[in-house]
Amino acid sequence: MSTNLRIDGERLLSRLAALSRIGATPEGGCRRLALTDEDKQGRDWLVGELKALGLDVRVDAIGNIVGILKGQEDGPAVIMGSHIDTVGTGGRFDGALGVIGGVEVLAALRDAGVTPKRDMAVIAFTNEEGARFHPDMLGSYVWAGGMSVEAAHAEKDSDGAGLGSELKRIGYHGAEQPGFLPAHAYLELHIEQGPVLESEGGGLGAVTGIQAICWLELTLTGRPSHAGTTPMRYRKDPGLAAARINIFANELTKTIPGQLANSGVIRTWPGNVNVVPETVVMTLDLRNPLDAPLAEAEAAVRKFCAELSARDDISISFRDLARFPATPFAEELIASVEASAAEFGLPIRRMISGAGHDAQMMSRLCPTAMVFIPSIGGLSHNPAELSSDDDMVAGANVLLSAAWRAANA
Ligand code: HGY
Ligand code: MN
Ligand code: MN
Repeated sequence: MSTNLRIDGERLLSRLAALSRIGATPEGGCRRLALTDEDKQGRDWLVGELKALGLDVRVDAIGNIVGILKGQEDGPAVIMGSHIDTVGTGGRFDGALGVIGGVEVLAALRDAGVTPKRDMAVIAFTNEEGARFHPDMLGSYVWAGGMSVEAAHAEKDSDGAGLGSELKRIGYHGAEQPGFLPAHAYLELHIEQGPVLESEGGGLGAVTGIQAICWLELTLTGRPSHAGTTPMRYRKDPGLAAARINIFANELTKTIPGQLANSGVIRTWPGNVNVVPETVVMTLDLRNPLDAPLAEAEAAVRKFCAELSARDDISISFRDLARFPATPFAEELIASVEASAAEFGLPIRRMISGAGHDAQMMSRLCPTAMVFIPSIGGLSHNPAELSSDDDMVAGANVLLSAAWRAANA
């Protein structure tokens, strides 16, 4: 069903520019860590935009912000969404494009004076990045019933601030029960955040699914000692152990097909130049398109740590920060995204997502798919994150077409 519906590209880009001014960093990116004052400012701005559109605006108990356009019939809604929180070195488009794209779809329908058969909605999910609170995709995970509101509220950041108290502090502990709006289908527009589309000369991505992810936090405890007087053979150095673990995880990426690994957090205590540390807290981000090799990689890391601990007398404890299986999307919705791209004469190719997204959680509830646009230089989680205006407008038009089709099928 081709429609002559189009988004207003200028309005899309100007909303993106407005949001990117909130939490703007000197390097040209955005820093809106979940539930910080910058995130609150972004939330307040978004709620204002949704209300100005005349949408029914709700906030749930985990802070997910929902804007609803009433359809002709009652029943499950076609939902679009993403997130407006960022990592510490965030760019302007990760998450924001999907939320603002969804807002623009609903605005375009208003402009066209058309009412879909089904309700349509846009959701900005809380703490998608998992940079401050764990796990990532937390708001959509609670929305999809994977985690209770109570358990989510009990999560604490590395300074001990509680998620629930932060939510209340910024005024986004809403009344609605997460998942209150039944979903007929979910579509998410997002930047690819990698080099694939650009390396193939551009075009869009019809995302077929999301790879499996495992985030581990390791606490290593040795014995603090003087860095000048303690002979090497007497040392119990968790800093050295952490380096060995990091290298071991990296070596696994050379032997296990598709395996990714990195350590994004390494904190030593007491953190003095002349003290062999007492403790090190480090994280491992392990990912693989398939569940089985990821489980193999995790088991190998745990075995390596057990042997290291026994040999070097360093105690090592683990804490799961996130663990989500590889998630395939719905064939009929992937095909609909492809059909929408064809309507606009846009090249599109199927691909898996390397990054986690709220779509990973929404696929537990309903048929789900994503639309990717190219990332220039394949950069993301970096202030220099960039996509072309044309690609952002193209992606939003594909989102409009696929969402409209799902809302009237
Ligand atoms: O880590 C991820 O893949 C996402 O950016 N939260
Ligand atoms: Mn994202
Ligand atoms: Mn991200």
